[in-house]
Amino acid sequence: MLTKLSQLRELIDHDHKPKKLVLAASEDAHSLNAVVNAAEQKIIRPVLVGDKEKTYGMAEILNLDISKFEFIESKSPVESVTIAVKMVHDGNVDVLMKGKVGTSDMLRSILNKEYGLRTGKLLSHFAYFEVETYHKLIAVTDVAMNIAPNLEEKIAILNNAVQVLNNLGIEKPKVAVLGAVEKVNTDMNATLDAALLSKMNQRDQILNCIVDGPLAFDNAVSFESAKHKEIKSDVAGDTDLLLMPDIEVGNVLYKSLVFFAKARVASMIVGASAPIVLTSRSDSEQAKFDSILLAAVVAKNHKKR
Ligand code: COD
Repeated sequence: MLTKLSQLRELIDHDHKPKKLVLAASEDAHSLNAVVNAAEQKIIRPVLVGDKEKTYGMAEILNLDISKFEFIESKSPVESVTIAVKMVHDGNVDVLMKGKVGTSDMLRSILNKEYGLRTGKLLSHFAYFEVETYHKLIAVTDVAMNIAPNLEEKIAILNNAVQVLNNLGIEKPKVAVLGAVEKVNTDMNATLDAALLSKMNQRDQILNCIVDGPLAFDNAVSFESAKHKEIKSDVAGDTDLLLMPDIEVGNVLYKSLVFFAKARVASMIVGASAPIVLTSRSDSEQAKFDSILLAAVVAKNHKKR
C-alpha cells in the first residue's frame, strides 16, 4: 500500500534510463530547484526552454548548476510552451513540465490541433495527496482542467485516474464519487451522476476499480462517519480516488489540503500523448519534485500514440 509520495521512488527501477523532461518557461525558482534535484537523482534528463538571462540569473542566486542542461531560448512564456509542446509532439521528449506560465496558456497549447498532445481521449488533471490524517495516499480528480464535466466526461476523467492508479500497482482502486449528501437527491445533479457511475461500475461498464456514490466527503474518508450514518459501502472510509463534481469543489479541496492540512501533493495531466507535470505556480518545490517523480513513474509504462 502506498502511504508516502516518496515511495514512488521505489517504483522506478534501478536500471531506469532517466526520462527526458522539458521545462516550459524555465525562469521559475521552485521548478528549477525541483528539476535539478530530480536530475541529480537520475530520475530525469532536463531540457530547459525559456528566458536565458532570467533562468541563469535565478540559478546563480539559488546556487544551482544548470550548465550541462540543454537550453532553448525563447522570447515569451507562450513561445516557450509552444516550443516545449512541439518537442513532446515530435517524440523527442518523454515528459512535459509547466514552469512560469499560466495554466490556461499551457492547456491551450497542449490542446492545439496541429502540434498539441491530443490522443482522441479527454485530458484531465490528477492529483495525488499524502495527508497525515489519512491511512494511505489519496487521489483527487479533476481539480484543474475540466470545468463542469458532464456524465460522459466524468467517465473519461475516472478512467484516466484509474489507469494511473492501476499503473502504480493499485489493482482495484476504490473510487468515491462525491456529492454533498450520500443519498440521491434529484435536485442535486452530482448525486445523479454519482449513482449512474456506481451502477455502470456494477454492470462492468467501468472497469478495474470499485465505484460508489454519491458519498459525502466525510463518509468517503472516514469509517466512523460512514458507520455512524449506517452506510453500507465497499468504498466508504477506504477511498483511493475522490471524483469531484466540478472544478470549483476540486480546486477548493486541493488548496484546503495543501494550505490547511499541510498535505504533500503530486499532480499531473493525464490522457495526453505524454505525461504532463502541471502544478500551480504557488505550489512548493517539494510538490514540483513529487510531481516529476509521479510523471516519471507514469512515463515508464506510457504507451505512445
Ligand atoms: N480534453 C481533450 N480535449 C479538450 C479538453 C479536454 N479536457 N478540453 C477542451 N478540449 C478540446 C475541445 O474538444 C475543442 O476541440 C478544443 O479543445 C477547444 O475547446 P474549448 O473551446 O472548450 O477550450 P478552451 O480553449 O476554451 O478551454 C480549454 C481549457 C482547458 C483551457 C479550459 O477548459 C480551461 O480554462 N480550464 C480550466 C483551466 C484553469 O484555469 N485551471 C486553473 C486551476 S489552477
